Order: sequence, then structure tokens, then C-alpha cells
Amino acid sequence: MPDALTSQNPVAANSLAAALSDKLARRTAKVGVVGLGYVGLPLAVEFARGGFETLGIDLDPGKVESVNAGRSYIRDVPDTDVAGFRAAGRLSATTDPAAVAVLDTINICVPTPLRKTRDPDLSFVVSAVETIAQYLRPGQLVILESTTYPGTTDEIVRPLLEKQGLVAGRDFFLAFSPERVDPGNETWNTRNVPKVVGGHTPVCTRLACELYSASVATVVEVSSPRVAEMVKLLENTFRAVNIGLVNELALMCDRLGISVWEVVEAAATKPFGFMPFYPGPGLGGHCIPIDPFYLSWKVKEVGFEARFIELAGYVNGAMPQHVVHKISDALNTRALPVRGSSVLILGVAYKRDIDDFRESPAIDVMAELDRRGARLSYHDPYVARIPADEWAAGIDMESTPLTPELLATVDCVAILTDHRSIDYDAVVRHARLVVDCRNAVKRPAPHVFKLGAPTGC
Ligand code: SAJ
Repeated sequence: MPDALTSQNPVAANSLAAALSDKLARRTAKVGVVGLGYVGLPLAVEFARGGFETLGIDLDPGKVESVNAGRSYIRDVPDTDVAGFRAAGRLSATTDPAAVAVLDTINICVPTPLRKTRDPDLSFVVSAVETIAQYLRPGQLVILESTTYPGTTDEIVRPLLEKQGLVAGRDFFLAFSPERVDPGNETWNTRNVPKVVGGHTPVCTRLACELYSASVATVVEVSSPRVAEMVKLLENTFRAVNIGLVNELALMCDRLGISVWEVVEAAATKPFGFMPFYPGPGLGGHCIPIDPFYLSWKVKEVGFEARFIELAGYVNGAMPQHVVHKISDALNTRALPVRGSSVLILGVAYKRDIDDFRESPAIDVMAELDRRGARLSYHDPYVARIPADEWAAGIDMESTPLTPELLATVDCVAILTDHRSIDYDAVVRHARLVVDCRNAVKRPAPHVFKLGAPTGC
């Protein structure tokens, strides 16, 4: 009959778990983070802040060199944090995967993109896990954080780790905890966003919670890695579907002669049962446009069609084309064809006040305008250049300084990302024609055309 302690505390019943739990409690555990991107570097810094000797492992020597030089390359991570924990001997980095052998815990924070065929690309996860498996030893805790479909940890990660004969939950410990990093968010960060954790066994869950509790204010236990994987997909599918809804509403309002911005603003006064989303030129970033398709792909395996996800993908995916038509219609009011007209794009990042233009719908709009023969320029205070090999038009572009002369010269200014640092009143004052896809222009004007609103709204 297990004694009270073991039945209440499953960790105590497993000597390897008890040993790790003790190291976590005394902060003597050596913790590792594989993948030092916008998720991994903040996590490594928070583990160091939590008192652990933390090792970052990344394939990119540049990232490793930066960390070891006490420099950050992620906007949300101050250099002072990296330098401080580096000096305290609590943070370092390496490209050598063999370092896994000396670690007590390993968090995997590598990308989970989509392939061109819109299927999940788990190649980065598999590569990281296969590397870890080479050095896996009894007593280690492995946690996957990369956003993925329900079943990845159990069906892909666990078998790869168990190949050497160790058994998850007995010889080593395995959990999933979705990353919830919102780049550029000045309120919510790795420390204060609740961390959902689902372990392969209760012991795995408990150990993962003990690790995070040293660095994260709130840890939320769920019953399995599958549940934790699904939690993240619900979070981001919720956004993609609601953004699709409001984008479709914008198309309706365009036809009904109503301002969708006025409608959403008024609906947002409802203090319960409503959450505002806003139309835009499409869906950018490496989370929202991608994560829902991990879920729709997985459920196809069990014969289910995730129609909301597919429909939202269709609506959101069609927005760049709609914006190009909006720009074409606006030029048309000046008897100007797209071909040969000069169009200045304001904001190319995938959302405001950040520097990331990967998967940005603004780039899709620019590529289509270029294909139609427009003479393009752009201004984005956060994105200095767009390399030729990073977009379909295949031309190197640099952000042009925003001046009254430039605004007065171009045939049309298209606001695609509404960075707060831009003076949109000045844009309206100097520009001949404005197409506003983000409701950045607050005062109506006859030369301002808005997505989802009649002219002059
Ligand atoms: N977008 C709209 N209308 C909206 C909201 C967003 O068109 O009402 C567009 C944005 O312009 C962008 C895309 O959708 O192109 C994604 O925007 P996002 O605000 O969802 O920002 P992301 O992609 O940085 O999403 C991250 C996610 N974080 C994680 O996955 C851990 C997401 O879960 C967060 O909810 C989101 O940040 C956030 O709330 O900012």
C-alpha cells in the first residue's frame, strides 16, 4: 500500500524524479533551452532569473556568440539581462548538442512552420529531438514548447526519445507547454503570462510545473500533452477565425456603405460577451496564419473537416487581393491605372510597432502591385530593408524617408501597417490619395479611401 506521501506526491515514488525535484527546489538543476529565437532566448533569461544555471543551444553561431558576449538580438530582451546573467555565470550558450548530456532539463523552442503544401513541418522538432535522444540520460526532463498539433509529443517526440530504451515517465520525464510569447507586447511577457503544462504522467507534469514555477508567476496544469497542445491551437484558431469574421464584415460594409470601424468600435462598448477584432490587409506573423492549419491537418487524419479554419484561411488569404483592388479603385478615381502609378506603402511589418515582416500581408500586397506594374516605394520605421530573396517580387528595397515632398509626389499612399510613430494627419495633409487599411486616419477626407468603409468615412 503506497504511503500517504507517495500517493499524494508521485514524485517521491520515483527516485529519479525525487532527485530532479530536489535539484529544482535548490536551483542546482542545469537547465537547457534548445532554440534561442523569440521564444527560447526570453525563456532562457527567465530561467536564469529564476536562479538556474542556464544553457542555450542553437545551430546559429551568431546567436550563441551574442549571448556569450552579453548581447541580446531580441527586442523584448534587454542587453542588460543577457549581460547580467552572463556575468553572474547563470547564462551561456553553445552550438554543441553534446552539452545536452550535462543538463537536467531541456526545453525545445524551435520553429513549427507549414510546408508549401500547407502541411505541418515538424522537421525542426524532429531534428532537435533526435539530437537530444543521442545524449538522453535517466532523470532528465524534456519539454516541447513549439506550437504543434495534438499528439505530437506522444506520437512523435516520445518514440524518438524512447528509442534508446529509456521509458518516458519512468526513466526520463516528458511534457508539453505551449509558448505564449507575443513579440513587442509591453504588458505580457514570459514571466507573467500563465504557463499551461501537460505531462506524459502526473510525475512529468509535477516536475515541469516545479521547473516553471521558479520563473513564471502562474503555472496551469492540464492532464496531458495533448490537452496542452490543443489549448494553444484553440487560442490561435480563435484569433484567426475572428479576424476572418471581421474581415468578411469589412467586405460586407464596403458594399453596404457602412464603416466597419464605426461598427466594431460601437460593438466593443458591450462589456460582456464580445471581444473586438479589426479588419486588415490579411493575416501575418508566424503563429496565427499557421497554427490553425496544424489542427485542421491533424483532424483530417480522423476524417474530420475543420470548416471554420479553412473558411477563415480563405477569407484572410483573400484580403491582400482585396486591398490591391481598393488601391486600384482609388487610383481609378484619378483616372490613373495601377501600371506606372507611384504607390508608397506605409508599414510592411506584419503588425504595428514590430520589425518582423515575415508572412506579412503587406508584402503580398506589394508583390501584387509590382506584378501589375506599379512603381513601388515603402516607408517602415522598423524595417530598414526587404531583401530581394525574401519576397516574390525579387527586388531589394529600402525604407524611404517619409517627407512631405515624398507624400506630395506619389500618386497614392497605402497604409498597410499602422505603426504608432507615424503622423497620419501629416500623411493626409500632404498626400494626394490615401488608402487606409488600418483605420489609422481618424478624420474623414474625400481623398482618403478606407478598407471596409465608404469614401469620406
Ligand atoms: N490582426 C488583424 N486584426 C486583429 C488582430 C490581428 O488583422 O484584430 C492581424 C495582425 O495585423 C497580424 C496577424 O493578424 O498580421 C496576427 O496578429 P496577432 O495580433 O495575432 O499577433 P501575433 O501573430 O504576434 O500573435 C501572437 C500570438 N502569440 C502566440 O502565439 C504565443 C497570439 O496567440 C497572441 O494572441 C497575439 O500575439 C496577441 O494577442 O498579440
